[in-house]
Amino acid sequence: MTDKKSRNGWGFATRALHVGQGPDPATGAVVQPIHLATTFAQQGVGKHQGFEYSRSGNPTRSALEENLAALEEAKHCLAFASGLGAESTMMLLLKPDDHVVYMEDVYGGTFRLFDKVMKRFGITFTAVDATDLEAVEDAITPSTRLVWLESPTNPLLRVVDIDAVSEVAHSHGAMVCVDNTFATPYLQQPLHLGADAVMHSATKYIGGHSDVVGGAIMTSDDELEQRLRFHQNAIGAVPSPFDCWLLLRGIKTLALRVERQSENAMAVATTLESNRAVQRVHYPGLESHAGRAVAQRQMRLFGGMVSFEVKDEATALRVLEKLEIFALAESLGAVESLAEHPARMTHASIPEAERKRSGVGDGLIRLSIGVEDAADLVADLEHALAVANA
Ligand code: P1T
Repeated sequence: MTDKKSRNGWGFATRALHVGQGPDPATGAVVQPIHLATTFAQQGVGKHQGFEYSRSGNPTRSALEENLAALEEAKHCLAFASGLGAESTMMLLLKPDDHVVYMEDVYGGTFRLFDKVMKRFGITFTAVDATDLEAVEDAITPSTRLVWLESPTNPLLRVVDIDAVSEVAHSHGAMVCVDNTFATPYLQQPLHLGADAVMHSATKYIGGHSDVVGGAIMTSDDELEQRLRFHQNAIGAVPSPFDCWLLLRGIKTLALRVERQSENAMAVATTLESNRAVQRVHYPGLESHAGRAVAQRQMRLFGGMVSFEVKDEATALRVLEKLEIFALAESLGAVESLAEHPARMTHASIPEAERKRSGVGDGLIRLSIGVEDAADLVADLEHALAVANA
């Protein structure tokens, strides 16, 4: 668990606060201005200061992109209106008959994009257990252009060895994109583990306050950046200047939040594991977790997401209703703790048989751990489990 330095030697927290976030050269304001202008005056046709029209580029968005690139230690970043806006732009780099291999346990909306939208354009998909290198290798065909990973996964917190999968993918000429939403750039930097691109739902930890939807792709590959930049403008799934500003504001405390969330998550996971009403706990920091060693190697801490299984759906729904501090809500990564039922909520778009095959059962509850006092979160869960099982 190393603290990688940026190109200019700054640590993560310093980059988060100072890259793209410096005082405004025009006024000295220490906080980035929000540039709402949709268009920019030109001194002569084509003679401008880098901005023409805000879909193609906007100064507040450029500040965010510069900052996010520094967080992943990437050469480039492109910001989008949502995580799915980022994903769909990446998918539209593909063409009919191209093939994608993806980790079977992914966010339900990612599955829906692949299954219900991209397949219509003639792109084919194969789900694999990417914790099994042989399964990845077997799934790759001569048409495979992309291997799509999540790690830790949503909602089962499975951990993929990004380095090893990247090596397999590259040996077959496929590129690797990692959805790094759950880990955050503070805990894991997939580009240093061999991935070609990183994608984020910035709605989650990067924003961190449940008040902005956003997405991003980072890469150090100049050609990939050029293609993405063209498609970012051509497709137009760009964030508003205010959304970019909210993300920049959230990023200032990303490291602090994720440290506290990881600490709280460990306390919650440990307590749940000793509760008799809980059948299984999924948290990469637990000794019982199959991916713990890989997580320890490729992540700084184990993160703020925990999921656990109770005996059936009825019990899971009762637990969720009895929680007082955890809000029953989709989404994750914010300062306040959230709880949800993947089968009926975030992963409802996955057909039941497929969902169960990937291990997302009816008794599964997913927790996004916030920055509250750990003792209160533990007490809330223990109380809800006791009442639900009374
Ligand atoms: O919601 P949006 O910003 O479009 O991001 C989609 C997305 C992509 N990848 C991962 C790993 C995600 O978790 C998400 C969104 N997830 C939820 C809303 C959720 O509750 O799981």
